[in-house]
Amino acid sequence: MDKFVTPQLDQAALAAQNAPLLAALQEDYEALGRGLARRGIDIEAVTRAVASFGVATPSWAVGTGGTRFARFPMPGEPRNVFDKLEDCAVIHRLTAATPTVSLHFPWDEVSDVAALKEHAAALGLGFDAVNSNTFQDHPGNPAHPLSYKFGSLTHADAAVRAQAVAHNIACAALGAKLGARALTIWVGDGANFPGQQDFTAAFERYIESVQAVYGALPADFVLFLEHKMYEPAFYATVIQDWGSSLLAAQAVGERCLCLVDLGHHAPNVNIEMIVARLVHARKLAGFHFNDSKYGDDDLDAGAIDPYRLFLVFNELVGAQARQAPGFAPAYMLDQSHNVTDPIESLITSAIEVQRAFAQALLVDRAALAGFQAQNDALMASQTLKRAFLTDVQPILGMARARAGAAIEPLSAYRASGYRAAVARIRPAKAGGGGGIV
Ligand code: LRH
Ligand code: MN
Repeated sequence: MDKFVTPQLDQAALAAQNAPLLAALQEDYEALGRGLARRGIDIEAVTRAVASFGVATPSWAVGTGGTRFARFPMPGEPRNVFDKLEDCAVIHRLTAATPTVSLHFPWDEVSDVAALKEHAAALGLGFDAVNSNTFQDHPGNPAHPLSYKFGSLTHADAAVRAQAVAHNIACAALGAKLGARALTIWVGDGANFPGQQDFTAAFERYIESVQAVYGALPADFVLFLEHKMYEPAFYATVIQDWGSSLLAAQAVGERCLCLVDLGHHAPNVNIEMIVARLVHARKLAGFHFNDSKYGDDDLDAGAIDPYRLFLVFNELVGAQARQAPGFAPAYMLDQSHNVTDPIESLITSAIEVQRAFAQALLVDRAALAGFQAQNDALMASQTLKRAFLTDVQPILGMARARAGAAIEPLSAYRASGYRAAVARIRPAKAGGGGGIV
């Protein structure tokens, strides 16, 4: 007996489900291999790179998400971080692409850290960057007696800043105990009215607070600063854009980097160029992948604009190819699943991120550089499009099959009856008020 509530997710069951799909996969894989070989690309090299590519699952996204208006829970909502890890393990079992989980404190705080670490290890999971939370008050939590209504690390009141600094230091220490190597700091601090906040004073308070966190980090621990254009503040946000984040990271220290959440920019902002700038500055922390059409919609990665996701990976693969100094980004999803089964959305999103990576590996970089040097704009654009329009499905399927995961993860998940099985174990949650979790 494997480790899941339903035997249909066992290795043997998955192998049985894959068996009838293998011949067609092999045929498609060989055909793609021949086509890529004509382009001077070794399909096996791409498949190996895809197989070693991983994106972290956000613990807070395996439960149903919501908006400020409402949240509509589904059956089998995770009750605690232990349930969340089991759901994350299902995603990894079916995709072989999500070996780590990003936790959020205090939502995922536990008294027995060793038990949590053991539970994750038993499920074959590790931990990526952990996240602090000073964007909500935590009633009854002795570590947060003061309110964050008017900010946290930038609050005008030094006592609130000290509370927020202490929380971040505690999150880093807890993360280090779990084997994580980084802390992501996102604060919603800002203003709703012109005049409400002194932009410079608030920014300098932010830097001072982050420096205090930085000074107390476990050895080799890294800070990820996450910028966001707006929400919950609707006039000004202290770390509103990559420029503010970069200035702060440069002021704080070498192990302070800038994390890019795709949804934290105005529509049509050229995010792939922001990525190139942060790589240049040796300050790219990594990503919170998702998709959006208007604001921080936290939609499934690749669901709205897969070409933008590809263009981001084109910058990343380019940086890798030229061995850009200090280039070691962390890849994480950060989404809110309001109308789908979060496990299904995270399965497809992990695969969409993997797909963008695989397509970016197919870019003929020598040809691209040549067309750029000759100002042949059209052929340069066509060189990227050719990679993007290559159907890499056989590579993604083969990487999964070889890893003992599911060739067709969604149908394997639905066939597993996992959602119904956990719904029998986990009490139903009432719907109602808003909020992302
Ligand atoms: C802020 C954010 C941040 C998380 C939160 C759940 O919008 O992207 O990364 O802490 O979502
Ligand atoms: Mn985020």
